Amino acid sequence: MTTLVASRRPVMTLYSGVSDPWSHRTRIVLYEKDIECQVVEVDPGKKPRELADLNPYNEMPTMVDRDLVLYGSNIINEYLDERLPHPPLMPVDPVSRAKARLMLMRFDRDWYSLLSDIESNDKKNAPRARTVLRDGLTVISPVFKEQPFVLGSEFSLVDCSLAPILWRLDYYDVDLPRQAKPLLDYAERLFSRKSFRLSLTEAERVLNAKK
Ligand SMILES: N[C@@H](CCC(=O)N[C@@H](CS)C(=O)NCC(=O)O)C(=O)O
Repeated sequence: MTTLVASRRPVMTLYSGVSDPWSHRTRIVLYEKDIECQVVEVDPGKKPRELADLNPYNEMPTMVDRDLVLYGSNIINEYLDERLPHPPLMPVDPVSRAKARLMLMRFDRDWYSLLSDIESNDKKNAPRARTVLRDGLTVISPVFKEQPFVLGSEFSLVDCSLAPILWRLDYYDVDLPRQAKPLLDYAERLFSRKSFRLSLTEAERVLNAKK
């Protein structure tokens, strides 16, 4: 399925998985910035043949902007933030930018890396991965008593990166303890953004049983 973000003629194309959290990150960025983009919704079981020519990893998300082909959701998202600077989704000063990139890397290495084990439902690895994710999210929860978003008062690419996991907690069967309430309040702040609601595909809408 192909959908258009914004009504003007698109110059960019995003190959986006129907429900994977990496593609979801990039869709949130598209809608935050109201970017003209043709979104090609890809079922991972039926990938278009051109995807393998565009991306040696044959993965979603993959973005084409004229002659430029990008893959890796964080790389795509930073490119979009620089190409269409409003609203800015990264801090301005080098130290804060470096810290934001470090967080993006840590979310990938510490949490996104657990998702294949969780989805495998493997008897030993899935419960262990769920516990690591639950404990990690619980540890960062107190941050959201002090500030509305991960980096402080401003919504950023770091929030775009975390939101898809938070949306899928029911689907991943990860139960957060009571002390993670500030994190759950933060998740609600993210889910109520217009960009987040627009970013959801039909397949993703049903992944959060509470909504
Ligand atoms: N590190 C990549 C990960 C992307 C990724 O794992 N995408 C999955 C989504 S399902 C994919 O396309 N896997 C290949 C496949 O399903 O065949 C990113 O941040 O974009």
